[in-house]
Amino acid sequence: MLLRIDHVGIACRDLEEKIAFYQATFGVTVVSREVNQEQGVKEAMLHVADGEGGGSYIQLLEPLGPDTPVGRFLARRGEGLHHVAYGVSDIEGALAAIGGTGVRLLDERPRHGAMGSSIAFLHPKDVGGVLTELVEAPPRPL
Ligand code: MC0
Repeated sequence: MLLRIDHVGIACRDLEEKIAFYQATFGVTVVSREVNQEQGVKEAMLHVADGEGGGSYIQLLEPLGPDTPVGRFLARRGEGLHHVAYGVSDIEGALAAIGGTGVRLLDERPRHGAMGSSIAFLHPKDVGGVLTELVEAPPRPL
């Protein structure tokens, strides 16, 4: 069901500062920047590698305000790893299968994610304390 690790989401207070750190330390480059109002974040994707199922990335997340998922996370835990995202080829099928095991779905239906992807989150309390995201990349152009 899982194709790859699509990205790791890292919560930070200052997006530009963290982008500069990752570029200087790991030599990765920013391939996308977006504001996602629905998710309450300003985010950047930094490319790590390409695979058959799609790319893998570091996603840096700055909250748009304190009353957002990442804003609450920063207040409680400080900066650090916020979620792990796995690539899938059929997100609706994956949600149905995973939901059938009893894991709570935070999103019953896919939402809009970075770079045109479809995303859905699973409850961290049902995944060993790890906020887990499924990602279906957009179809590649022919
Ligand atoms: C909260 N908890 C976490 C957690 N956030 N555990 C692991 N990892 C996290 N990131 C734990 C808390 O410690 C708490 O445990 C329990 O979950 C309930 O937390 P809460 O205080 O109720 O906090 P809420 O209200 O923020 O809800 C947490 C929840 C929420 C995960 C349900 O943040 C959510 O729906 N997240 C999914 C959407 C999201 O995160 N969007 C931002 C990234 P205790 O033991 O203290 O009860 S958007 C994104 O990444 C997009 C743009 C993309 O990838 O393309």
